[in-house]
Amino acid sequence: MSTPVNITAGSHVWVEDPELAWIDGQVSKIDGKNAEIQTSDGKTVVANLSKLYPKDMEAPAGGVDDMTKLSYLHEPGVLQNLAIRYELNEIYTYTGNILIAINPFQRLPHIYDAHMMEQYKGAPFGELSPHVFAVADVAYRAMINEGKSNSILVSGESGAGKTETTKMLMRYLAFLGGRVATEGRTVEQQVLESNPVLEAFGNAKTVRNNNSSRFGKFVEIQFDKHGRISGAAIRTYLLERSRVCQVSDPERNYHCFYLLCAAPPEVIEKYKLGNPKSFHYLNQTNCYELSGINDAHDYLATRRAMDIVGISEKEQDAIFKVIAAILHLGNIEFAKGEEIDSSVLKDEKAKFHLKMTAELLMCDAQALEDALCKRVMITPEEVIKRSLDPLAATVSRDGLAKTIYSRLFDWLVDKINVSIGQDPNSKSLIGVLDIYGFESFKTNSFEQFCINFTNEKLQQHFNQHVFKMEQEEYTKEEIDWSYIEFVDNQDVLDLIEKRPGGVISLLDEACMFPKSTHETFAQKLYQTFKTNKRFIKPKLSRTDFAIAHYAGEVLYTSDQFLDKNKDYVVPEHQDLLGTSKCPFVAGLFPPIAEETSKSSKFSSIGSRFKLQLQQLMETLNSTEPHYIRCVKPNNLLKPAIFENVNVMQQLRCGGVLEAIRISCAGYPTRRTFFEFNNRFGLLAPEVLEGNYDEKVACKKILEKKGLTGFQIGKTKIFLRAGQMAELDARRAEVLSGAAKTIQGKARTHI
Ligand code: AOV
Ligand code: MG
Repeated sequence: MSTPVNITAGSHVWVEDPELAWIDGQVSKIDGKNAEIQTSDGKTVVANLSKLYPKDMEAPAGGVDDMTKLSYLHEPGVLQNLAIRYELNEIYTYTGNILIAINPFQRLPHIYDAHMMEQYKGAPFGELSPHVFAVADVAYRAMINEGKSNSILVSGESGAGKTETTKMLMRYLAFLGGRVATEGRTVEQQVLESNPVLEAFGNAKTVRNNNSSRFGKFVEIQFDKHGRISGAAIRTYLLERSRVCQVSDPERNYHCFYLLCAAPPEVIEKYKLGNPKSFHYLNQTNCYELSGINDAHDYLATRRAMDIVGISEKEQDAIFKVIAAILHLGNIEFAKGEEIDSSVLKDEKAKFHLKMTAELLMCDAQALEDALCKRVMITPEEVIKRSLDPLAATVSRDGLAKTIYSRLFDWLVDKINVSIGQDPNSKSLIGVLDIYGFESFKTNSFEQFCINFTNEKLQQHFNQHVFKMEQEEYTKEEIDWSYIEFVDNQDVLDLIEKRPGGVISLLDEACMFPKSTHETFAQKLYQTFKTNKRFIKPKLSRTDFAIAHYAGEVLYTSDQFLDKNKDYVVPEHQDLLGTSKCPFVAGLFPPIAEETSKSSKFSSIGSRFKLQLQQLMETLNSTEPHYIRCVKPNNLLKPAIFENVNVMQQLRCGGVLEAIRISCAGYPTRRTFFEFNNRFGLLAPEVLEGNYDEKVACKKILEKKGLTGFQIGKTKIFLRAGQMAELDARRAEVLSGAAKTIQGKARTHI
């Protein structure tokens, strides 16, 4: 960031503040390397000169719509600009081509209506106020004009507004690439209606967001040669499986369970449902209803959306039947059996739910009970049935529920893809990525590890892109940029994904070795990464480990890493449901090859996820990317509250500050020759009088002031970090000198 130059008594500066992140003030005194500052909230603080940033006293009152227009590009300037704009309900701001979107937590009037879409259509980027539509429009034009695929990457922390933004982008693209609806449903309608369907089954209320997506999503919208939407493909990533059986207050399970419990009476009667409070999978938390959400209404709306995406009524019935079965399954409780370590159904209630589950899944009730309570052991001599104790039977039950649910979700995604259809002749596409942002909680497990791995990948992509864009600008202006360097995060990626020897590889090895525990796994990590700068062994723990991510250090608890990495369907469950009389259920459990089913080989979720990410990166690399960074202004999810420290942290995690750092490593300030001369001509009046051309005049002014390191491009002047502030300080001197002279003259006249 820019170096503090020319800070003297009287300078207006930004100084760090524990509560506000940054506060403005005026320097009252300088003492060696320290300055004393009178802050605008009436305090006197002392700070090291190197920690101060100059405040631009000429910044426009309403802020600037692009951060690169800030005269001083630094953290406090960026933060203040966003805060000013947010207060004016200007939730969008550019940083070059990156769009920053701050969640308004309220419906702002008109900003997404048809008239607005009409306005952004074809408007040159930057001409209208920053907007998601503008980003989608650029992507669309670029695709049409250059025939190249584009992608829009939306990121941000939970509740920041990624999914809402994604939906807006999709609506706008459907508006541009749609056709007049003649037949019942068009491709673009199907694409849009896939959202409520996936949200019903993949979203849930969490602490951070009442409609939190519990999966990542990449939607590829394909266009034909006329620029019309001709197909689409949806890829999803890593649905949170544990939520199906484990929810804690004040969160909820997936929306679909509550929708179904609010279905019309005949459905409730048919599936023997009723109050959500009577189901174990729902009553572990006290949250059932969401304010502003009507589950009964949403049940019907979801079914209508399913109609549109091409899920038949029969299939819809089958889907909700499976959801009902999962609810009953969760109520099957076990008690100790007569034999040691065996279990039986706990009571009449358990028997009823077993019967209901079996009926709904169309399998034999006794076979279901056996599949839950027993394991078949095959030895060379004989086949033995071993009993499970009540605890193990419960784990087996929950495992089955998770497997069924995740397969159902995958089925939905596949079905939507088949129904919308892919266009084999599509020339180009626009991909929209709605993926979980960086997470760091009190306890972080395998899910956070995968999520943060994703973010490291995307961060690298982002850095390379920002750096490339900068270089392109320099090349275009024919200036020298050879000495600009930036450090990327390849070292963290190596730590995580290198084969062999990365964390994922070591985890897979641990999963394959029967005697491993999370302790041995953690020890192995400690040994392997003893000297790795990005790996930290906490002093007081024997099983936790921390990774120094680009966005900060995250402490992971290794307890469940091994279990969560294993995607393993118990053969008994597979056999049971693979032979269900319901073709839909049997279809969720297609037969697997004999060798794989019997061998102990597991399939690694970590490695599969890594592969998925690799494919995603390949796709993204073949596209022209556009970035939208969503920011959550407060954790109360309320409008009009802008928490500085919170926002700052997100800008850091989202790489916005990194982008600024990269651009500061080069020439962060650029002005056209005209703008420059206009502002600084008074530093060397003789130059302006000298009748030089604009470019030469610029150079002469800078040389006269003894500046070096700047570059003169073809149309613009490129200044190093801090040089703008230095010039402004000189300008202020000249202006105040002039003012004094005028005052002096005025006095002599009296
Ligand atoms: P997320 O996708 O980023 O979180 P959402 O897109 O679901 O976050 O947004 C959270 C909530 O913020 C929405 O339900 C809206 O109430 C509100 N919101 C977001 N954007 C806007 C907007 N542009 N205008 C009005 N309200 C908005 V997560 O999926 O949890 O990571 O897993
Ligand atoms: Mg979301």
